[in-house]
Amino acid sequence: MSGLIRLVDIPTHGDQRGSLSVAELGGALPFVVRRAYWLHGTQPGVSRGFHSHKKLNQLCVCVKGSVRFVLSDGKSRESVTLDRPDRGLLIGPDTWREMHDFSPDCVLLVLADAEYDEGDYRRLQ
Ligand code: T46
Repeated sequence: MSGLIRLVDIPTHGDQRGSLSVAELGGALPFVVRRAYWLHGTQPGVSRGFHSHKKLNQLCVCVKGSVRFVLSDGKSRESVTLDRPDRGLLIGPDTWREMHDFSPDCVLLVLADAEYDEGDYRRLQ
């Protein structure tokens, strides 16, 4: 795993009924969550992202299906596929992110440490 790719195992409780995964402060979550959003229904062949954030920290969990992230700090570029609900990807500031190869059933949950602010984005144009 590279320095760019910070994967966290999300504590999961399983029994005969199924599984329950928990992201809580001091556990899988290194920040207080101020916003949650999720990407779903992404059309075939569509890629998303293509930006970095100035201050935002996020934990991305693919709770259903799969998606491939490409991360870059301007020097190196790394790729990681998220395909399980008990694994999270932490993305901090100044990290370029692209999301590719969404499966048709992909639901990507993102927990963020700040409210939405377009001024925090660095985009190509
Ligand atoms: C990121 C990756 C993983 C809002 O109104 N509120 C929100 O909290 C967000 C995240 C988006 N929006 C609006 C802004 C756009 O009109 O939803 C629309 C789609 O957002 P965007 O094109 O930025 O989505 P993605 O998939 O390119 O990127 C998103 C997040 O924006 C971004 O922070 O890290 O997912």
